[in-house]
Amino acid sequence: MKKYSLLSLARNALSYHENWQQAWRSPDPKPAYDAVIIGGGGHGLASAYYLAKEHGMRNIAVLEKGWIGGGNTGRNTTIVRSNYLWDESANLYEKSMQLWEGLSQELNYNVMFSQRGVYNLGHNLQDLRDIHRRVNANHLNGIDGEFVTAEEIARRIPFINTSPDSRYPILGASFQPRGGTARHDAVAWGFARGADALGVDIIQNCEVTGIRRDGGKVVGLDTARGYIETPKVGVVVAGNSTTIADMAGFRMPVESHPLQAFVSEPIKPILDTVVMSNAVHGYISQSDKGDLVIGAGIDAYNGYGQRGGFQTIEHTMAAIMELFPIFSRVRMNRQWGGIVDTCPDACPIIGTTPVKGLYFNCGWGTGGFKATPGSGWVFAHTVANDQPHDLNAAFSLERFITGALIDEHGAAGVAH
Ligand code: FAD
Ligand code: PYC
Repeated sequence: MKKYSLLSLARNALSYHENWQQAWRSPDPKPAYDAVIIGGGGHGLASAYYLAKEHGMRNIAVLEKGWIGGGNTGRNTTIVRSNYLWDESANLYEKSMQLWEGLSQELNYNVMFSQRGVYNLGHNLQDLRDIHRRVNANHLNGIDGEFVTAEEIARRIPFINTSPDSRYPILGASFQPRGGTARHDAVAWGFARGADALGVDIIQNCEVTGIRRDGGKVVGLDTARGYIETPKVGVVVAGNSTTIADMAGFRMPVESHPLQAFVSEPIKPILDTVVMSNAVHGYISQSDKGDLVIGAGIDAYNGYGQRGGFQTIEHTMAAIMELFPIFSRVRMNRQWGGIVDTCPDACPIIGTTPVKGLYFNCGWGTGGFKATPGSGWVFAHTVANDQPHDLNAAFSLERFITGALIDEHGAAGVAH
């Protein structure tokens, strides 16, 4: 890879970056690939990267209908944690956490992973019982976490409202020190650059419009840029999962909902951690630029428009005001929505499907950003070997037939 000297930085600045080396190529699609990933979000790009790196599959492509990272990957509030309740999910999210911890080095690209810790607040007796149970379960799985009292929260987080007179007083919290945030688009770009360097074709503006099958097997894809022959297709399209499943002739137990996020004007550093509250229904962190990054729950209706309703904006701001009255005069700069794919048990589906050669990775709902590297890692194994890795075996589509659901509504928390 070409190295940039100070001189070349200056030369590129003066030439308006006209000769700046592209981080990944923009090839035309080939007529055939050994495998194709549909969806150029973080999960799709990570899947392609690990397919090439760990499984030696180099004749592969990622097809993205818009621009890479333009879906939920570029729209989320970037909270990363692994403090899930059940063994299956705790192990999967912890695998991801471990990959996050080495990701900037792995990709030689700064994904700005910041382990500033994540607090999940408790506001009533049942919340506290659930928090204790989850922290204990996490310890049994070797995952870091502690119970923090209200007094300690007041000491650690300046300006948070721990008054016993508030509508939902803060009684305590779980704290995962290794949790934090990462830079969303850097994650997409880092995986894209890494995959491209291993020979993966990343093809943007290339919507998949049909899945061709022969005798119950995938044989190719109809796309906005022509027909592509391939025996293996990994689908990683988040909110569009049900539409792709329709193309393949089966139904996914997934609903698509808008989920909104907000950023404020930049302010001086005031919040050096991540705070989430299920009861008042909000979460907040501060970006390196100084913006407050804020989110809440899904808009209740189903839809595919990447925007949400005004009532959610009002509800979210009320929640944040309740936690941090000091922010009442901070102005909000921007608001947007993504379309999240929610499953009945708040857990993803990662595995094979009724169509041979067709694999799905979806249902991450409101919480898949944290899973990006781990999801790509296990999905690459699944696509390459035509069977799941131990870490994702429980997250099969069949669980909705057998009833072996993994209920993570508590850990999925605020947004679900
Ligand atoms: P996406 O990034 O959405 O990528 C899917 C891609 O598929 C898109 O780029 C889309 O254009 C493409 N595509 C769709 N259909 C087709 C087609 N037919 N052909 C070709 N391409 C197609 N998770 C967390 O862990 N922490 C958080 O703090 C958090 N906050 C969130 C806040 C908001 C507002 C939102 C919306 C989500 C949040 N999430 C969070 C969830 C997280 O963003 C997602 O679970 C995760 O980013 C999903 O990644 P992905 O790569 O699967 O999907
Ligand atoms: O899953 O931690 C999470 C999350 C935070 C905001 C949205 N999802």
